[in-house]
Order: sequence, then C-alpha cells, then structure tokens
Amino acid sequence: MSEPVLKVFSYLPNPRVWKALIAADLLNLQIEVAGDKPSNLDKWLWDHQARLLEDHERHSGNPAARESRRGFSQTLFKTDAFMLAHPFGTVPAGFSKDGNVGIFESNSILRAVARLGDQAIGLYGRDVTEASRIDGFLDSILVFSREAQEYLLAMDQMTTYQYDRMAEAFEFFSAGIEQTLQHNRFLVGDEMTLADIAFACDFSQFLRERLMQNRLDSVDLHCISHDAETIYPRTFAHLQNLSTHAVFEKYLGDYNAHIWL
Ligand SMILES: N[C@@H](CCC(=O)N[C@@H](CS)C(=O)NCC(=O)O)C(=O)O
Repeated sequence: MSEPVLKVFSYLPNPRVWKALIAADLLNLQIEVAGDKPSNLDKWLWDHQARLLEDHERHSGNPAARESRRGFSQTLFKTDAFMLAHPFGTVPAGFSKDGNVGIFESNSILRAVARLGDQAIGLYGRDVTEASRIDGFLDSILVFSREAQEYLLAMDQMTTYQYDRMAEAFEFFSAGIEQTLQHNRFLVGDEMTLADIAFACDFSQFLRERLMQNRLDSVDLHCISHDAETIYPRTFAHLQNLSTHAVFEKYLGDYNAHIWL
C-alpha cells in the first residue's frame, strides 16, 4: 500500500470526509483518517497528531480547552497548533502529510486530493475553464450545505424563518443542478468530477431531513424535500447513479437507502 498523501481528523462517519476518500480511491491515493463518533470528539486532542486524552487532561484549565463553535455543545480540546493550521477550528481538518499545513473546508480537502493525483484522470477538469466551472459548483454546494447545516442543527427548535430560508436554498440549488443535467451526463461535461463527488455527499446529507420528519411534526411542517423527485427528476436520478457507483457505495453504504424506498 502506498504512503498517505494527506491526513484528516474528523468525527466519523462524516459525508464531508467521504468526499476526500472517494476522490482518493478514484485516484488510487491513500488518506490517513483519525477520529471518533461525534459524541466522543470531546475526548480527543484536536491536533495533527490527534489522540485520545487521558481523563486527567479533560478539564477547563487545560490550555487546549475551548468552547465549541458550531455543531458541538461540549468543551473541545484544540491545540494552538491546530488553531494555527485551522483558523476556524472545524473538522474535517486536513493536514499535509508532514502535518505543517492545515487544509480546511471539506471541498478544499477534496481539491487538495485531486491536485495530488494524476491529472490525466480529469477529476478536476481537463483545462482551466473546466476547473473553474467545477469550482463554481463547489462554491454553490458549500452555500447550500451551510444552509443545510443550520437547518439540520435547528431540527428540534425549527422556526419559520429557518425553514423558509432552507426551502428557498433547496429550490435555488436543485433548480440549478436540474438545469445543468439537461445538457450533461455529469455536473461538468460527460465525466465525473469533484463537483459530482461534493454534490453526492452534501445533497445526501441534507436529505437526512426525511428521516427527521417526526421532529418537524410538532411545528406542523413537512420536510422540505418531500416529493422533490417529481420536481427535480434528473437531480435525483444523478444522485442514485452516483450512489450505486462502487467507490461511492464503499463509503455511502446504505446511507441513501431511505431515499429509494
Ligand atoms: N463547511 C465546513 C463545515 C465544517 C464544520 O462546520 N464543522 C463543525 C462540525 S459540523 C465543527 O468542526 N465544529 C467545531 C466546533 O464546534 O468548535 C466543511 O465542509 O468542512
């Protein structure tokens, strides 16, 4: 087996990590992944040499102890070196293999993998304009997934404001994906690229809202994507095709099984 080209620390499993792992498999590269289930990440030292903390290290006087910012509610233990490498203090946290450079934002970790791989495979496009178009999709996917993150985290105290924002973001994003799939087999042209990988992982994560309908019942709201297959058939067919691709299936497993029931 070849040497890992990057290291990633995260809660696991995490669709945002799958992006990099899928790309790495397609490029025949290795990534070293460390982490634990979300509720255990407060037991870890967040660092390029992440490790489980000893019980006596887990106290508020530890210089690494920091208030969590987004998606966590516990005190987290992030070293100064981690914060230098990852100014926003988030996971997934990518690192160059020597640990000296932090790569943050899952789409940028994905880009890093593609840049480290064989360009002839075309995952990051065939020329500068294609690569820029892929970047455009990655940016749109990030905007969508940021809204989805806020929405999914608010599930137990949903407000009309939050719900309406998500509904609008979902409509805007899905309409764009549907539009482009009228002309291409993949999001950019007729070959799979980083755009398809990020789309599959982030769109799938948003669609977990369908498994949370009971939490919306109390505020008389219907999950936003119900019936979306009929409005955006190409988008859902694309997700289904990608989900059954052997490399995607390796990481997504039955994550999307609830969609095709
Ligand atoms: N858009 C980012 C999202 C990363 C993010 O927001 N991660 C959250 C967990 S979902 C985090 O690490 N929070 C750390 C904290 O709460 O301090 C990505 O795709 O990497």
